[in-house]
Amino acid sequence: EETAAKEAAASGAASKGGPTIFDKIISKQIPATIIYEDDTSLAFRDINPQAPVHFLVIPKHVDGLTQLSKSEPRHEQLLGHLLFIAGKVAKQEGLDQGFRVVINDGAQGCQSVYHLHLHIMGGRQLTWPPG
Ligand code: IU
Repeated sequence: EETAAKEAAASGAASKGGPTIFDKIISKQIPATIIYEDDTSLAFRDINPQAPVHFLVIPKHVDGLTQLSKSEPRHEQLLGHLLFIAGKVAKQEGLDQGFRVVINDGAQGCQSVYHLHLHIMGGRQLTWPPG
């Protein structure tokens, strides 16, 4: 399942910084269970959930770019918005006992889809540290 997702992600990613499968989720070309949407962000359920509740929060198009950099000053406000939406949707999902927010970044961070996304996981006791 995880391998299939990584392969699908690889085929959907023309290159790092290019379009990914998440662009097709944003444009509704491929289905996803969307649980929150506004002008700049989208939240949808992860297809390979690692916890009873596992959803992703992603930025939509930024000045025509889909790759939002965490080190670009002009993206500072949007980065804050994504975290704010993560908390808002976690509440909407009933995660009142706590939850985890994760960003896998780059190869060593185990990122498979190169479109920034926050993982929000909860609904069970999580453990630490991650692998
Ligand atoms: P990662 O942090 O880049 O490894 O996470 C990518 C996530 O995107 C991973 O949890 C996948 O299950 C998830 N995902 C998805 O929800 N829908 C898809 O169409 C694809 C991946 I491809």
